[in-house]
Amino acid sequence: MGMGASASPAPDTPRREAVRGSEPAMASTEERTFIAIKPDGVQRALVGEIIKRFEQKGFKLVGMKLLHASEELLRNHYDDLKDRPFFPGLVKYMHSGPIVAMVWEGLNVVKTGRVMLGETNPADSKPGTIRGDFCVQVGRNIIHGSDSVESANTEINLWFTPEELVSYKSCVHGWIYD
Ligand code: DAT
Ligand code: MG
Repeated sequence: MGMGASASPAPDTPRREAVRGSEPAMASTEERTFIAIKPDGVQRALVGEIIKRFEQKGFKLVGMKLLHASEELLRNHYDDLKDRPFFPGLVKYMHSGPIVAMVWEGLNVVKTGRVMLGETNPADSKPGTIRGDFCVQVGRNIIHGSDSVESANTEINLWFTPEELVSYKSCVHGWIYD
């Protein structure tokens, strides 16, 4: 066997997969994100519409529950915002009624999920996005989505037990991914 026969691919070969633990993270069809329909989204009967968009996109639902979240859970969830002036109002709003908590799975689901949500402020959200289509004000922006794979993992562990996440084979997988 000549020199270089077992060498790694040329450095300029584009590769989607990265070695686990290195950056950027490995692109995986099993990436997961935490999506929550906030109390205003539930009260305004937008649950079906929002689920429909994630389903039709091709993402896979692996966890879902309706719950009235405790203030403790909500303070934990928004811990990075605890020093912001709107924090008490944010926790009160999130505690004001039931939330639909979900975990969705798919290739780049964290980033694409954020694109589907739109901007934090609905006024900056384009038509066609969830916040662009269904809400007006930042304090009532109807939906949450994780902003990174790392925060998705933290949030999934905060809102769900491992038993609440369901592993199953999607019969359309081969029609969504090549
Ligand atoms: P996002 O929900 O887009 O990740 P974020 O994490 O910065 O945005 O903030 C969390 C939530 O806090 C956001 O969905 C709505 C609320 N919020 C953010 N900025 C706000 C502001 N300036 N006034 C009132 N609520 C705000
Ligand atoms: Mg956020």
